[in-house]
Amino acid sequence: MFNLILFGPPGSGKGTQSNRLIEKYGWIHLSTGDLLRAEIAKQTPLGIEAKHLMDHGHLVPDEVVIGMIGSALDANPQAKGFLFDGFPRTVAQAEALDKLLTFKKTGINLLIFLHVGDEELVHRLVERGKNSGRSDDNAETARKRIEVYKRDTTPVADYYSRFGKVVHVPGEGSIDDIFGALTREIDGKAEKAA
Ligand code: B4P
Repeated sequence: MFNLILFGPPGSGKGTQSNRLIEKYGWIHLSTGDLLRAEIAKQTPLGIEAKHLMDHGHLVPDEVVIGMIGSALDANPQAKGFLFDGFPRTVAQAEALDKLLTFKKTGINLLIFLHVGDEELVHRLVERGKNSGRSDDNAETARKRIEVYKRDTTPVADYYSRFGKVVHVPGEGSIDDIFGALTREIDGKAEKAA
């Protein structure tokens, strides 16, 4: 089993690259952003609360996303691996994830950190907003999200660095080139583990 965290600021290409990685490796894709947007689309009480927070660039409470990930892990007992996209976003989420995976006698193999500059991030999110229909894809919310990311989410990479599980990949350049860099890191790590 191989479990990967694709890590990076909002708009760094986590969702874009995740779609390609799951096709190549056959893992289960767990995107907390997608799970929350599904709740919003269904207009559940959780979705209504999450939309308000997301539109303002805030994180959804830890217990909500941890509960969603716990259910998704339980729903896929035969998975050959999980790709965590947009999760964990706080150290509390990382600690909870480690506990959930330990309980399943597995753990995180690798965290890949995609690096993209702030202005490029805002540009991408504003561009995406022209077609996405996402009410968080605008310059003001993007800047707030980047601020929250720097404060609350970057410590997650430090947390996994302590266990020697972090590699860094440039997230600017062509989508194909970035995908190539990601697969080299994954294949190298998988070979070492074999
Ligand atoms: P997410 O849905 O996780 O989304 P994201 O950060 O917007 O984007 P991602 O990095 O996946 O970028 P993408 O590939 O789309 O989060 C949404 C919100 O949900 C959060 O703000 C938060 O409120 C909430 N949430 C989610 N998870 C949570 C958690 N664990 N805890 C608490 N709250 C949580 O790429 C962006 C754009 O760039 C696209 O248009 C793409 O086409 C383009 N692009 C990609 N790669 C490119 C490249 N190489 N060059 C040029 N453009 C590129």
